[in-house]
Amino acid sequence: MTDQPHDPSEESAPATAPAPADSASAPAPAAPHRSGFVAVVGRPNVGKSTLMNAYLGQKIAITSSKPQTTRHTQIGILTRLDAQVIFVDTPGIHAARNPLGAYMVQAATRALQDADVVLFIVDVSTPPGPGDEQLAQIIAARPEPGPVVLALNKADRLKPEDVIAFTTAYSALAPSAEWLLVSATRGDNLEDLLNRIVVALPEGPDLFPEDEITQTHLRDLAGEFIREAALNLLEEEVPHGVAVEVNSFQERGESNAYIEATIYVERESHKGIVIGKGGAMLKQIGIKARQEVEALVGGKVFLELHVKVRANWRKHEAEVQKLGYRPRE
Ligand SMILES: Nc1nc2c(ncn2[C@@H]2O[C@H](COP(=O)(O)OP(=O)(O)OP(=O)(O)O)[C@@H](O)[C@H]2O)c(=O)[nH]1
Ligand SMILES: [Mg+2]
Repeated sequence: MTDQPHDPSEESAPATAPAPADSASAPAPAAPHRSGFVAVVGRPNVGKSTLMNAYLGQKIAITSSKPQTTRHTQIGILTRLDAQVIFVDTPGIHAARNPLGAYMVQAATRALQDADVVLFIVDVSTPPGPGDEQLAQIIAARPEPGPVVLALNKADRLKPEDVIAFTTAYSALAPSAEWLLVSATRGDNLEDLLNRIVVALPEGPDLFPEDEITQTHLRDLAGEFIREAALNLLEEEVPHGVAVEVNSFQERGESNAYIEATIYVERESHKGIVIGKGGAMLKQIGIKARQEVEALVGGKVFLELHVKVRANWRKHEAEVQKLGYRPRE
């Protein structure tokens, strides 16, 4: 007899006895390797690009507090030992009012149709509106519906008194989806959300080299960082009418780059605002964009910016296409 507390684990079978196949002590079979495309979809400004960047640990998608920041779909590749998750960041789905908006919504809808898993993101700090319901219907009406994971983002801003009402309302939008409260900026529950995404992916090998993070060219990323700086520094309607064309991108030496780009605006008065008094605004845009591109290339970047007017370009299909917003074949 002993006065030690009883420990059932000490009563295990002798080491020589084979453990039964269904025993809890049997080694778990290795999880299969999984891979696939995860369409990150939601209304504008809910935090899709912020969330993708958080998973990649690197900023490849531009973000801002203004809606309709993302205009093109962009992939971000996360490679783990057990899975390769290919996020497809998409423009926010909204009621398009011009050919640019139509291009954006079409790009997002296409990514939705092609995805293995849909990561539906909402802003849980505000109640759902008709736009969320319409998007839920689009997701449900896919011809080949696959798994949907619902991320209730901006949980850091959710007031305690709204938790039950808002989470109930959002989870009802996608009744078959697993949902989770997360915060892309604070990092809350992101690991848990990622694990749910991974188990929803099909089994398969890596689809991209393990060190590849995106397929977007550095030149295009540079153009996006210039647009991001304009979005964050300019007010009201001016930044929404900004498009950026990189005219020249030359790598000089190991990690130096020379970039010449044009910022297009929709009106003569906007050109003055983008340039600012004595060129002060354009200088600020250049400094901010240069810092971002330097972080990406890990070297020194020389950036030369011009500003030109393309009158009301967002309203004209041909102009929208010329500025690079052309649907893929
Ligand atoms: N408080 C809080 N803010 C967040 C969170 N996630 C994103 N944001 C902010 O929300 C704003 C929009 O973020 P984006 O990542 O640009 O949103 P998006 O869904 O990609 O927007 P579009 O590209 O316009 O469709 C930014 O100001 C982010 O910093 C979050 O979890 N909490
Ligand atoms: Mg975005």
